[in-house]
Amino acid sequence: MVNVMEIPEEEYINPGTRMCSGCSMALIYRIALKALGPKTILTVPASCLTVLHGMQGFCTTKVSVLHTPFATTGASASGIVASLEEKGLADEITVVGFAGDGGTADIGIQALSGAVERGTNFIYACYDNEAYMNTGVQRSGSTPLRASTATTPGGKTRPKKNMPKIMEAHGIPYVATANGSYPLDLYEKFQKAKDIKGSKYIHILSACPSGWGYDPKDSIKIGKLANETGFWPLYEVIEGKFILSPPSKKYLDPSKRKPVEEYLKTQKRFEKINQEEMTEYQGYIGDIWDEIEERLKK
Ligand SMILES: Cc1ncc(C[n+]2csc(CCOP(=O)(O)OP(=O)(O)O)c2C)c(N)n1
Ligand code: SF4
Ligand SMILES: [Mg+2]
Repeated sequence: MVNVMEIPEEEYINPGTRMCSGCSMALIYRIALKALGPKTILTVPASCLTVLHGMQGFCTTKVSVLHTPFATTGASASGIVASLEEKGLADEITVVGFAGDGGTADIGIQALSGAVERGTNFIYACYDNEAYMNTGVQRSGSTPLRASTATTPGGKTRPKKNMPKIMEAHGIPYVATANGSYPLDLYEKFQKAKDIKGSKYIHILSACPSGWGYDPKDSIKIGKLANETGFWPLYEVIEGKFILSPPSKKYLDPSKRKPVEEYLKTQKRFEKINQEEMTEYQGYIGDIWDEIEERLKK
C-alpha cells in the first residue's frame, strides 16, 4: 500500500468549501484529486458535490469541472472523452464522472450503463452517503436496510442496491470499493484506475453527519466501524479477479468482526431498529462475507 509520504502535497481544492463540517465526501474528493492530478476533467451532476464547487461563476477546484444535469454523468463523460480523442488529447487527460449515490444508483444508472457498455475510457466514482442528502435526506436505491430518511421515516424495508456488482456485470476491467476513513487505500485505487484503459468504477462509502445523525467529529471513527464490523468490505475486481483490500483482509475471519450493532448504534438513522431486526442485520452481514469467501476461492 502507498505510504503517506507518497501523497502529493499539492492541493486541488481551494480552502473554504461549502460542505458541512465533518463531511467525508470533501476528504474523499481531496484525496481522489491528489491521485488524479492536474490533467483531469471532471463531470459532476446535481449533488452535495455541486455545492462544494460554489456558486455559478466560481469553481473551488484547480481542475476543470463540468456541472451536468442529474441523469447525465455517464453520457457527458462519453462526450468529453470523444472530444479529447478528436483533439488527440485522450491519452494525456483523465476523464472522471464523480456523482452521489442517487445520481448513480437511481437517476444516472442508464447513462452510466451506456457509457461503460461502450467501453468509454473514464473513471466513474460514486461517493455513497446513502441518500439524497442535498435535497433533504430522501432515500435512494443505495440507502441501506432499516435506515430512516425523510421518505422512509420508519426505516427502509428494502436492502441496499449493490452497485459495484451491477458494474462488474458490465465486464469492465476495474471495479473497487473504498471508504473515506481509509485515505491511503482510496488514493491507491484512484491511482490504479488512472493507469487502466477502459471504464473503471470506484464506489466509496462517504460518512455524512447531517444525514446519518451523529457528531461531525466522529466521521472517521464511523467510517472505520463500517469496515471493522464488515458492513463495508473493501475490495477490487481487476479483470474479473476478486481481491480483498488490506484494511478488510482480517475481517474474513468472522471472530475479528465487531458486531454490526456497534456501527449502527452510532447513527440516529438506525435508532428504530429493534432486537429482532438487529439479529437479522447481523445475518445479512454474514451473507455478504460468505459470498466474499466463495469468490476468493475462484
Ligand atoms: C432531474 C433532477 N431531479 C431532481 C433534482 C434535485 N436534486 C438535486 S441534488 C439531488 C440529490 C442528489 O443525491 P445524491 O446523488 O445522492 O447526492 P448527494 O446530494 O447525496 O450528495 C436532487 C434530488 C435535480 N437537480 N434534477
Ligand atoms: S449533507 Fe452530508 S454529504 Fe452533504 S455536505 Fe453535508 S455532510 Fe456532506
Ligand atoms: Mg447521496
